[in-house]
Amino acid sequence: MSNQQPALTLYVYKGSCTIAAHSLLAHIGVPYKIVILQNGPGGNSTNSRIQAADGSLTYEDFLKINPKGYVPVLTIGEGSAREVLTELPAILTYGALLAPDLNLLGTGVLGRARVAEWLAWASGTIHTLGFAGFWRPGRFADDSNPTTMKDIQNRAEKTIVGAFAQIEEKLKGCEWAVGDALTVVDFNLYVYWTWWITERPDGEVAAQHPNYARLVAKLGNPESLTLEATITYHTPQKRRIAIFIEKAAKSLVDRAAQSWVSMGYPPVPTAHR
Ligand SMILES: N[C@@H](CCC(=O)N[C@@H](CS)C(=O)NCC(=O)O)C(=O)O
Repeated sequence: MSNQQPALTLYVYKGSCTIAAHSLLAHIGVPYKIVILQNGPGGNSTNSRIQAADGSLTYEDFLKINPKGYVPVLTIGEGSAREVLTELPAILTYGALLAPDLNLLGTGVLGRARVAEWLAWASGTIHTLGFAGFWRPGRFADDSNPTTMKDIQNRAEKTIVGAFAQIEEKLKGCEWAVGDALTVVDFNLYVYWTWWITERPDGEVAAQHPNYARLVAKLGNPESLTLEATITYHTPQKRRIAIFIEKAAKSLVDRAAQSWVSMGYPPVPTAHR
């Protein structure tokens, strides 16, 4: 990696899709800082008005960095030379290109095109039509009508369930999403699993999607992803994710449990491990 690499700062949000970008940066070993964001006051069904958890940025300050108001955001360089990169597929692409030897954007013409295909589907369909519709129906229609909101959520749920079935099928007989090696797509797929097991029993999701479960379990193994998941992203609400990761990757049990306890949460019961 070049010594000329400009300073990187990733804006992250617990439990969000930023875990994919965050884990990728940790995985490739590039130095970076993180700014942790959280819900701000005045959020609604479309927008959480995110602000820095340590009070260093209000939502209005954040909008000056990313007028879209979303994370992930990666800033590259500092001062007047600072570039602001948004959209998860773009940030994953940037991170992968910092470590070209790892081939995280796939290999060969078709492999690279497949990575682009997955990232486009993930962002446009699974994330936006699926999870955003399910959790933020107010982004799709006036939220004053509960029936409309419910319709949007029902449709979004079908999108998620359908996407999970397709992911499962695509992963059949495959070690990784594209080709025979880890790519940014695997980091991206990790996100949706952690999201859906907050809505459905994780045992049920795993039983219905054994290939996807196997991929997620494997992703729990690289220290980078797991540490990031464990330390930065776990909130009491997301505790089932910790339990799932522990079940999936036994070697991580002690470290995950330790950091969990060190954050002041009760130990994960042995029965759940
Ligand atoms: N198209 C964007 C979507 C990003 C997005 O929806 N981010 C969510 C977190 S996963 C967010 O910032 N939510 C803040 C909010 O809901 O106000 C991307 O792929 O980066």
